Amino acid sequence: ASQLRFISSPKTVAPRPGVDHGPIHIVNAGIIDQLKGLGWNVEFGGHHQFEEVSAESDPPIGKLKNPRLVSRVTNAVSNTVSDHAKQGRLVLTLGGDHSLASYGNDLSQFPDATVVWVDAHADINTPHTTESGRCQLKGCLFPSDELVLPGNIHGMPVSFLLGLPRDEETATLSWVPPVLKPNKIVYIGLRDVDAGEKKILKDLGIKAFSMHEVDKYGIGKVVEMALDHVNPNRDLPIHLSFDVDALDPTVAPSTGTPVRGGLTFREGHYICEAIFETGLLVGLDLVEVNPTLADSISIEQTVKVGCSLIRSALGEFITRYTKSITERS
Ligand code: DIR
Ligand code: MN
Ligand code: MN
Ligand code: MN
Repeated sequence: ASQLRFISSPKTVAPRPGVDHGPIHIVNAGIIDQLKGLGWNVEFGGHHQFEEVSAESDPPIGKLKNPRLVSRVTNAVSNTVSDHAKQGRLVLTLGGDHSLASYGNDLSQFPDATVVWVDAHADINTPHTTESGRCQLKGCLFPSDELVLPGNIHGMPVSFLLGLPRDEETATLSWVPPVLKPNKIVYIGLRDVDAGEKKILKDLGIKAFSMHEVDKYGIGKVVEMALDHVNPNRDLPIHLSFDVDALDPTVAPSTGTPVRGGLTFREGHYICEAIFETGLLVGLDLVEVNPTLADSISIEQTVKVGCSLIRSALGEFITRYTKSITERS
């Protein structure tokens, strides 16, 4: 049976404000009816309450920017997602930024779940390795090692899920369950990975298919190899965490940290279709649509592509040829 509980969320921490409004745009663009049209029984969990944030009310802890706010919001979202996952629903989490990665919540229901992380970035910095504070101050032109500036928590969620930093600096986020094993995650689309992140990926032996591999092998082969790595027998549940900045900025311009040289429209959709076709999808994040960063045409383009990625991951490709998801199951 296909049941979808659909959680929209929240407030953020991005280098530039506004990413918290992404979910509203995706909902207003009609995603709920679109998914119902695909045969899903959709329950909209509602938007997370917005909160104002200021450097005064939420000063950095170590190199964590807006730590209390991010912790509060991600914890609230996490609890909601868990509740729905426990009821056997496939949970779609809309961001908001990637601090929301909701993979951990699927583990309560599916201890074997694997994660496919589609992103320009590895999001595996720790509060010690992050460089985004420096980069923002200096526009990355003159990074100075003496400067200790707070970095983006949305560049860190994978490290928290892996349980990497467990010290006083991360105490505020210590509720994040260290549930992820390095061999359970695979990346597709990387092209902007920090030096500290490269070391972590290498040390832990984490598999990543960067844009170089997408060019070399083609997206079909890359998805196959990625699934062969985390899910060789195609029998484990899959959580898909899709950062819209994995797409090329010409395809998804309205996002906080665009990086050129990304996935084409079709490559992004192919990933979603191929994962849907496995029949193993148990959770989906679609994050980093930021409707404040561009002109109205770019915003509409990005919101639309976000909606269509979600539809592809939830069966749109298949339903072109059959009547509905429910009739197939
Ligand atoms: C950078 C950028 N690696 C950081 N990461 C982003 O902030 O840690 N992730 N933008 O989506
Ligand atoms: Mn991300
Ligand atoms: Mn990203
Ligand atoms: Mn990000």
